[in-house]
Amino acid sequence: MFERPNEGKSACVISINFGDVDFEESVEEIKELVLSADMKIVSTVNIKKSAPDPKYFLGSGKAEEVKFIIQESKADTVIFNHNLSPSQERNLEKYFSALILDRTALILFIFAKRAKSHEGKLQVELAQLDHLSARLIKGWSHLERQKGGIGVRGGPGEKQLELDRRMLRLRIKQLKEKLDKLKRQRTMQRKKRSRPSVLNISIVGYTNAGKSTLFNQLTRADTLAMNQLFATLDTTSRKLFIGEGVECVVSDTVGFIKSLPTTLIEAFKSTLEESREADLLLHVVNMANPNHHEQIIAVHKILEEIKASSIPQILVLNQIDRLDIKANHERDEYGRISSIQLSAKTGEGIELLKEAILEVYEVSQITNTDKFKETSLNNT
Ligand SMILES: Nc1nc2c(ncn2[C@@H]2O[C@H](COP(=O)(O)OP(=O)(O)OP(=O)(O)O)[C@@H](O)[C@H]2O)c(=O)[nH]1
Ligand SMILES: [Mg+2]
Repeated sequence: MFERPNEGKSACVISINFGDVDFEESVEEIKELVLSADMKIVSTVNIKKSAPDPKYFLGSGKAEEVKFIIQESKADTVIFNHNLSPSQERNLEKYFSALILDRTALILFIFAKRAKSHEGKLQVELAQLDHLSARLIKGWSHLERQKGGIGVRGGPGEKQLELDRRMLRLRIKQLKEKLDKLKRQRTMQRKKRSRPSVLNISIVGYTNAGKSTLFNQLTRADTLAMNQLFATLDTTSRKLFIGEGVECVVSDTVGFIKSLPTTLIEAFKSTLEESREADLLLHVVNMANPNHHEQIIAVHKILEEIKASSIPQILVLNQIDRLDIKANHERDEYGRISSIQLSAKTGEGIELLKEAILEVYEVSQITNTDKFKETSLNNT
C-alpha cells in the first residue's frame, strides 16, 4: 500500500555513534541496506553523541549542520541508522523538508520491494500498517502524504484522523484474519507432508550470509542468490537425498538482521516459525565478515524469540574461499558435529555437511522411534 517514492532517490545517510563498539560495521550495514533499496547515497553523516536528543534525535546544533549538508548534496531522502520516535520523525521531516526514513521504515521498504508471494505481500502490508498506526497523530498524517495509499484527501482534521484510524484498524484485522487462515492451511499441508522418516532442515542466518547459495549447492536449485540484503523473502523448500537415499526437505528462509523490527517479526511470524518445525537448523554465517560474531548473536536472539533455539543446530561457517581456510569440522563435547567451515560457492566442504546431516538423521530416527512408542502408548 505504500507508494514507492524512494526508488532511485538521493539519500543522505546519518549514523550516530553513542559509543557503540560495532559502530563502523553498522555504518557499512546501513549503506548496504540503502543500496539494496535501490537508492543513491549522495551524502553520509557520522556523528558522535552521548545520548539521543528528544526533539531531533541528533540535537539542534547538529541538525542545522546536517540541514546544510542535505541541501548541498541535493538529498531528497534522509535515512537514519536508528529507530526514531514518531515525533522525532515528524520534527525532522519539517525541519529538513525531506522524506525521513528510520531503520525500520527502510527495512520495511526493502521487504515491500521483495515480497512476491500472496502471503509475503500480506505480511509486509501488516508490518507497514502497524508501523504507520503509531505515526497517525494529530497534525501529521502519513496517509495524507501517501496519496494513492488508502485514498485519503484533505487535511488531517480530527474527524479525518478518526476515519483513518478506523480504516487502519479494520484493514489490520482483515490482514490478520487472512494470514491466520493461510497459516492454518500451511500447518495442515505440513502435517500431511511430514513423515517421521523425512528430515526437515531449515537454513537460517544473517541476511547475505549465503543461505540461498548453500540451498542451491545442496539441492541444485536455482534460487535467487544476490549480493543484496533480504534477497530471499519467501520460504522455498526442496527435497534432497543423501547417503543411502535418506530423504530430507531443505528450506531456504528469510534472512535475519540485527534489531529486526518487531513489527516485522510479528508480521512474518508464521514464515519465521516454519523454522520452529524443523528437525535441524543450518545456521549460515559469513565468516569473511569481520562482524560475524555479532551476527551470530543477533541470529541466536531471533531464534529464541521465535522459540526455535532448542532445535539441533549446525553452525555453517561459510565463505572460507575468501579467507584461504580449508574445509573442516568441529565436534561438541558429546561428539556431535557442531560446526563446519565450508564454501557454499565453490562447494568445498559440502560433503562434510552432508555427513553431519546424516549423523543428525540417525539420531532423529532413534528419537522418532521413542516418540512413536510414546504416542502408541498414549493411544492405547
Ligand atoms: N566468495 C563467496 N561468496 C559467497 C559464498 N556464499 C555466498 N556468497 C555470495 O554472497 C552473496 C549473498 O549470497 P546469498 O546466498 O544470496 O545470501 P542469503 O543469505 O541467501 O541472503 P538473503 O536472502 O539476502 O538474506 C552472493 O553474492 C553470493 O554469491 C561463498 O561461499 N563464497
Ligand atoms: Mg537468500
